[in-house]
Formats: sequence, structure tokens, C-alpha cells
Amino acid sequence: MIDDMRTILITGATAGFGLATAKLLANDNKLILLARRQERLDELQKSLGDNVYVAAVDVTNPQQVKDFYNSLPADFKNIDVLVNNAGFALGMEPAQEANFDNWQQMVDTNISGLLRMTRLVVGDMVSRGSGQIINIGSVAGHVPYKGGNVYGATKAFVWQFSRGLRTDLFGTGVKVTNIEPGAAETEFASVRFKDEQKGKDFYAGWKPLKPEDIANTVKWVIDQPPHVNIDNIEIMALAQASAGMVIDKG
Ligand code: NDP
Ligand code: 8X3
Repeated sequence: MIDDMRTILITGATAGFGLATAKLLANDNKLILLARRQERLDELQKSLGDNVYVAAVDVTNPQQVKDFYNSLPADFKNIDVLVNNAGFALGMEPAQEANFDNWQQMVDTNISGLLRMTRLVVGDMVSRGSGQIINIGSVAGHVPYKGGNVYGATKAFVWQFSRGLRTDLFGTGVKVTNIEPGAAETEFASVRFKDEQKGKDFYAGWKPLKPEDIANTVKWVIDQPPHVNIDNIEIMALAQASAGMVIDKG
């Protein structure tokens, strides 16, 4: 173990952006990887080596989060970077037809989970006078689309919370970034539709972002010199854009 390596905690590390980021950062950093699926975490532990600590933690579960934090090995206790990535959309029905439980789960994970993880690490970062919190928001936090209702609202929360956090942490040495991707080919769509084929169909016939595009962005944000804070990044596939103002004449 190399003591001067950064310790980076990534939530949602078993798929998509979190997994690609873990793979990209594994050689040069100590990683703490969290997600719910133990088998995948075990595979990551094997494939990414000694500088990786994995824990099956559901960010919506306060006790699991607390227990995980209290049992971190000494080598991993000083967290330099938190990547708040765990999250999802569930359903794409218009508000008047949506399943309330889906809404609740998105709020619990994308908002409360992110807050819980942030609160867990931010005090120590401030005490040490350094650290970095990278939130994964979404362009859906700014651009409404049909059925994006609560998902988009959770990401609008992430945008505003990131700005509030940056304000509170001003002068402490702790950095805050909100990365806002457009559609990327991950498990996101199959989770959203609860249907693998529908998920695949969503990405068929065009070129969405890849998980590695976001991993590269996270790495670039982390690699900035100490005096630079990247506040916000929007990153879209060339093949996706907001449709602009529309009129219904019908
Ligand atoms: P994936 O579904 O591919 O990965 C999501 C990851 O989050 C998985 O590792 C999953 O692992 C983990 N996860 C989900 N819920 C929890 C939980 N309660 N506790 C801990 N881990 C959890 O999605 P993406 O990589 O695409 O999404 C990552 C983030 O990026 C999300 O916040 C998403 O909203 C955002 N985003 C995605 C975009 C896209 O188009 N793909 C675009 C913009 C933003 P496990 O099931 O093992 O817990
Ligand atoms: C996911 C991006 O455009 O599929 O955050 O809602 S989009």
C-alpha cells in the first residue's frame, strides 16, 4: 500500500459510471467501492487488487452506512474524494399515472442517499482542510422531458445542493463539483424500465455517451491543481440535445 495515494470513495461502483470510474482510478489511488450487489463487489475486489476496499452498502440505509464507516480499515479512513454516483430513474410515466413508490425510491436514493454520504465525510474533510465532493447530477435536472418529472427534480436538487455546499465550504479547502451527463449507455435504462430489452432498445440506433466518458471527466476533475475548482460540467452525446421551445396547435 502506498501511503501518499489519494483515497477515493465511489458509491454505485458495480455498474455504469461508478464501475468505469473505479477501473480508471484503480492503479493510482486507494478506492472504497460501495453498492448493494455483493457478488459484483467481490469480483471487483479480486480484479482491482489490494488498494481496493469494497462494502455492500445501500446508501438509503442509515445503519448500513454508519456501520460501514465505523469499520473502515485505518488505511482507508481519510477519504480525500467522495464520488456521489449511486442513483437511478424508475419509470417514465407522466405524473398523473406514476407509481408513488418509484418516486419515493428516487428521492430516497438520489437525494437522501447523496446527503447521507456527504454528511458522513464532509466534517473530516473540513477538519483536514482538504477534500473533494463530486456529485453526479444530470442534464435532466435542467431540461424537462415527458416522464422525467421526479427523476429530473432529484437532479435539480443535486445541482442546487452542490452550489449550496460549495458556498458553505468556501474557504475550507474542500472542493465541490456537479457533473451533469446526458444519456449514457449503462444499466440506467434497463433499471428505469425494469426490462433489459427495453433498456437495450433505448440505446439502439444512435451513439449515446459511454460510461468511460464520465469516468474520464471524473478523473479530469480530480486531477486539477489545488487552486482550481470545477463547479459544474454538462456533458452530452453529440446525438442528444434539448428540443427547445415547442407549441401545441392541436
Ligand atoms: P447504473 O444503473 O449503470 O449504475 C448505478 C449504480 O448505482 C450501480 O452500481 C448500482 O449498484 C448502484 N446503486 C443503485 N442504488 C443504490 C443504493 N441505494 N445504494 C448503493 N448503490 C446503489 O447507472 P449509471 O451508471 O448510468 O448512473 C450513475 C449515476 O449517474 C446515477 O446517479 C444516474 O442518475 C446518473 N446519470 C445517469 C445517466 C445515464 O444516462 N446513464 C445520465 C446522467 C446521470 P447496485 O445495484 O449493486 O447497488
Ligand atoms: C439521465 C439522462 O437524458 O436519460 O440522467 O434523463 S436522461
